[in-house]
Amino acid sequence: MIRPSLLLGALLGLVTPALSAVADEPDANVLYNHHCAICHGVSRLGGIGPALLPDNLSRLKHDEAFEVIRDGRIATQMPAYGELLDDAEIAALAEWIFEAPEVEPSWTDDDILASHVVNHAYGTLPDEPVFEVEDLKNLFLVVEIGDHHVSLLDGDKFERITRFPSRYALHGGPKYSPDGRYVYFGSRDGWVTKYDIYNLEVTAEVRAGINMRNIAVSADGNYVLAGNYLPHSLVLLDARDLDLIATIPVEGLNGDTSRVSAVYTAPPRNSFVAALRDIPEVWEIRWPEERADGDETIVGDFALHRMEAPDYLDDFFFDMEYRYLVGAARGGQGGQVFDMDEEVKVADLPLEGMPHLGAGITWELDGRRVMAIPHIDKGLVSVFDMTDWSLITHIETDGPGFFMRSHENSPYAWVDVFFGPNHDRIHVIDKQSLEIVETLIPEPGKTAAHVEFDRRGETLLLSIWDDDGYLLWLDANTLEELGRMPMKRPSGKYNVWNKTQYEEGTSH
Ligand code: DHE
Repeated sequence: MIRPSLLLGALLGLVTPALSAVADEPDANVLYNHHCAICHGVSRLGGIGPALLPDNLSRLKHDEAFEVIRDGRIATQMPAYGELLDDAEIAALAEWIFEAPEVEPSWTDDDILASHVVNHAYGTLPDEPVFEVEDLKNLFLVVEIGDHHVSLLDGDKFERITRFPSRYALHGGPKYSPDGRYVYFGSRDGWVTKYDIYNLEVTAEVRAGINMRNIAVSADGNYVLAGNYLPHSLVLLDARDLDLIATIPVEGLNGDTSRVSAVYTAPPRNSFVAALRDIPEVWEIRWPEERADGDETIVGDFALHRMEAPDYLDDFFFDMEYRYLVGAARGGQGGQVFDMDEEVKVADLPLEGMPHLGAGITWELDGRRVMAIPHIDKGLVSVFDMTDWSLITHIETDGPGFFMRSHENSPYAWVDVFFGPNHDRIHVIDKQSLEIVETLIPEPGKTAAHVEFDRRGETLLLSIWDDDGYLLWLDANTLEELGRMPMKRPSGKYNVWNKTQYEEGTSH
């Protein structure tokens, strides 16, 4: 990994100086600007890394901050600075980030409105695609985080239709409109971008926050919801041109405000569900339903419903009907199943450490529905029976994984080994025997991660996650390699059909 400080030095044309020798007492401000600002923002407002402000760090202890700077943070882009900085410098930084900044950061409705750009107003571009493909529902988008671009691929011929620049550090899956024509991207530093796939044009953009987690698009295609770490808010946008509808401050029943860990769409409930990091509540926002009243169409109001959760729940997985929410606090003890209709906890799950619930998938096994969850801190995939939430098995893998994928038509579930010495491996699990039947090493030494299937489940795409990486596609049944395409650190891949149909083997 390139250290951000070296990168910043290179960008500024500097030879990295021995900063500790410049002054007797470590100057945290100088250290910050040199080592941290490129990821955490010049004013500590966040960027690829989170904002480093006291309000944002409410659940981080001071000694933990020291450890994170020294050792890095598992499962994030945060590198270890222990070899570059001495203990006094790390301590100075760890102390300083808890001090209030001289200027209070804020991102108001006026800031949101001022950032709003509409390049092509809704309805002004042609409705016919400017390119020809066999099947518009079998297109793929691939996010390339190496140089912040997105590729659009024909999912039948595996040819690139276009490649366009994205905002810095997209995070979370792009979300399609229900008809698959438009796609919405969210960046870590708060930008929401709407792209018209038929016309290959960015139509509108708006900055919803300083440090954003992800976005969700309502199943009716009318609304976009952005969840922020900073400020502590949800931002509701009109999906047509990303006009601001409302900013919803996230304040709990106990008066504390909270970061939003993620927002999700729950189609059968006509609602968005928000995972909150700092308050033990789950929020549901029902979007207005249209109803005919004579010649008029009445659109109701948005309704915010707060559910008191048994614990902090900031990483979610839902059952197919979106009644049950499986939640866990990151780093907390165990997962919990929360019934959103009855608003009660119905089960505890033995998910210790860091399960990655957001990457879970589900399938039918012996007439019952199961869910499988990888873990970020250990080489395990946990498989649960969703009829009674009992543990079926833990499948041991060659290291902690990040993403899981399958498809209704595929006998296999795929899990990567994202962390540790075996990060170039990817496992193929038989969905019926629950055993690893194949372990591929497509490129020794390079991370192989994140699988996505084509709409029929016949071909799958896999990322070689490297700046000089590539996309690999394989026959989903024989596992034979069919082709590759060079890409700059390809991360997530998203098939229009699988996403718009809420296919069971993919993330939603
Ligand atoms: Fe992600 C999705 C949270 C770090 C790449 N990640 C998500 C989602 C959540 C989440 C809640 C689901 C939202 C969605 O898709 O709309 N991610 C987190 C974290 O809390 C964590 C561990 C720490 C953080 O700093 O945010 C984290 N994530 C990372 C990375 O370091 C990854 C590997 C590289 C990157 O780009 O930052 C990364 N996350 C992704 C990707 C998805 C994602 C590619 C979408 C997966 C999908 O298939 O839908």
